[in-house]
Amino acid sequence: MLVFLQVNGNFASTPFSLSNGTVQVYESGFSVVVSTDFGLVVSYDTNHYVQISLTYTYQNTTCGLCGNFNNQPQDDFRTRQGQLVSSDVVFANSWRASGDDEPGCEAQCGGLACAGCTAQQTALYSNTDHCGILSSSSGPFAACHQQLPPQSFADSCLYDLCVGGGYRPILCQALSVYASQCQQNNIRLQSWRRTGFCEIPCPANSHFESEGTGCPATCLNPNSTHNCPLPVQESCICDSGYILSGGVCVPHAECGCSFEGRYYRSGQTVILDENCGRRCSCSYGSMTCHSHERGCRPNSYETCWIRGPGSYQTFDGLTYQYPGACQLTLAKVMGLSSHPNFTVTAEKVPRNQQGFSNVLKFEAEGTQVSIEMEINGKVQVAGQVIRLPFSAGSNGIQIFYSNLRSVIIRTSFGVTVQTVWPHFVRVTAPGVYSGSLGGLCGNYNGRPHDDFRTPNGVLVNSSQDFGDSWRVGSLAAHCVESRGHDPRTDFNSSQYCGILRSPDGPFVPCWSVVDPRQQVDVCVEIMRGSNNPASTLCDVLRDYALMCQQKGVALGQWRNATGCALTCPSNSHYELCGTSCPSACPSLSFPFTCDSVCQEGCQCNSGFILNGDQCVPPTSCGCYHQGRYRESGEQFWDGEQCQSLCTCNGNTGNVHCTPNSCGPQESCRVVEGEFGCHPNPSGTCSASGDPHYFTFDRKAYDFQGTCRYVLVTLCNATDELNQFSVEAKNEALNGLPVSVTAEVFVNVWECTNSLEWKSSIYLCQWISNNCPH
Ligand SMILES: [Ca+2]
Ligand SMILES: [Ca+2]
Repeated sequence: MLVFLQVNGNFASTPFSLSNGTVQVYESGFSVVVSTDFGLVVSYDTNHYVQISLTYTYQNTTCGLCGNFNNQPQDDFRTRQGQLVSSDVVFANSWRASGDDEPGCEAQCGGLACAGCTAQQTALYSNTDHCGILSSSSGPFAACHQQLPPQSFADSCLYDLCVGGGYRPILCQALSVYASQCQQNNIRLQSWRRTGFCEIPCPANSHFESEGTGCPATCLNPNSTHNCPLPVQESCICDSGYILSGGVCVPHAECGCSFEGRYYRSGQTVILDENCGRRCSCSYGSMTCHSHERGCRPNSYETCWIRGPGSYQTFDGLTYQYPGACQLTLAKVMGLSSHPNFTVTAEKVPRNQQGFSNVLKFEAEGTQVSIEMEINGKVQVAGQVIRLPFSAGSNGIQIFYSNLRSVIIRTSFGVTVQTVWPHFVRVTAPGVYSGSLGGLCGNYNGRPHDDFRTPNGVLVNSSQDFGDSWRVGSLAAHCVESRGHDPRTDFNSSQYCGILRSPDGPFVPCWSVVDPRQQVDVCVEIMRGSNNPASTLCDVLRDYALMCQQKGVALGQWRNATGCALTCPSNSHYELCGTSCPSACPSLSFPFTCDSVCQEGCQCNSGFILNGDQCVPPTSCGCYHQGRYRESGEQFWDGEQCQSLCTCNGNTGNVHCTPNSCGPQESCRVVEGEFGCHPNPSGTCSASGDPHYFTFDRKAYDFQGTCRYVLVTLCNATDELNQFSVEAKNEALNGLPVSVTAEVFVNVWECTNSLEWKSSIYLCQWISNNCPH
């Protein structure tokens, strides 16, 4: 099967997953299936039939041609304006998708009136050579009659044939709709297709099976047919010795490559990374990558520092104070940029009645990372708690502890964000972003004096106005840093900030690289605001040391010289210049290439390695599996259809998987952050050729329009339910007055706090005038 498939505007081939596995796209039978973790499954046969299955948690919340999902068929004709109507034409026309402006696509008639059958046609098309075969008690569909009365299907069939003038493919389509509904009810049918009657031509190296497996073997999952949880269905199945590779049957030996979360056919060559830095070729199962020279590489970097609380140094080197707010934009790409968009924000989130957590958020290319800047703080990617180190493979974002109190986010497009508890944030961006950034880190154009620009581009004078302009939401007093006042203390003295520029102090080697006079001023500002000068001074000096180390300067033992000796947690010790990529469970070698400069901080003792933010002996480790860390002994499901159940062996660091599958009443999806087999309560809605509609509440109706329509969406946005929509475009079939579902659009919104993004999956038949080529 060849299907045209776009994800967020980019071509894609099945199977693949989006947003950390919460959206799965794969092939089953003649259909492409989009399955989400929140209980939405959209299956499209890329010809005429789309079926939507939705979990019961969405009861009474849906709108569109699929009805309101409240178990009552009689109230399904509710228009977009909320009015209950009796006319299917009025109802369906109201659900034309917004933005669809094709002229002349509105339906002109409703129900059977559109068909205009003559008595002669009715007689002919009702015989057992035509639609009558559906209700014939001696015909191939008889086994299904008791479970699924054939009358409404036979009526639809008659209707289609009248409209289509007896065109044979329409008959075959009508019969196959009933057949597939029967198979979904686990009823085994006799073979109703025969030579010369509704035969299905299969592509090269495959053959037709009326009861083919719903989980065909693919190169990625050669054993997927075992314990297949899906009902059998009509399929073109690969001949013996062949296997599915990206929708085509190939000899087993010609399987392609699974690489960074995507599947590539053998012989395929792709350019990867945002800067086109890698050219990779798949050859017989193995992917080889070489650096690709045509892309532009950053040749300079600048760094913005946020030191706490409320002290900033922009990319262009301007320093200022801003006491803060609950949510602040530190850096983001402004306007249109040919380089990847990213946003760095800092938030204060209430943690308990007294305290707040500082949360650093990073968003790029549809991936959201949030890090609680505290001991045992959670790290989340796309709303799911993850363990470090983690790589969001296809989009090249790596997240790892650089020491016990610091996390680094590194991207393939050169942006690096580091946080050190509890306040410190470092944002480093390559020179390609010069002049195109905004936020509290400034506009990055090399000129410090014009950094106070608001989101509208207005230059303001005061740091307060500037900071407020990058504040999200209202100003809540509890998020503003409280300022202590001790005017009597001279923080310029070498007892305090003066140590930074003292010729006898430990920081002299850094002077030529980070101007100490400016930093003393910053330090004094911070100290004046502090309620705990001793500990704040150590943080300020630590920040200066980190700035120096970032620029490659080697410092002496400054902590001992300043009374700032660090107490490290158990099994760890202080290092002045430790690795930024410490060994972490489960492998003694770091999972990514390490090219970061050394850093001061707590590092694990010899014989111990990082497990999350604790130092443990290697035997207490978990496993690193497909970009994710698993605890020792943890059991988890694997495969886009939960084909395996896996266990992490902490002693070896290996994951052992055995074939498995979900039970008959379960489906493979993510529930409350957990991917696996979960109970499968759902309703189904479908639109099939002509098109005929069945709502979630099993109301059947026909509708002739050829516009783009909303099949299902949420009536009202809520916090509890994931938002999504499924739209379908109908198209006249081969110039006949019959229409089919020609294109399907699946939109999935994901929300994390106030941030929101959308994945659009677009499906249509490959060989079709509908598809953009
Ligand atoms: Ca209803
Ligand atoms: Ca500037």
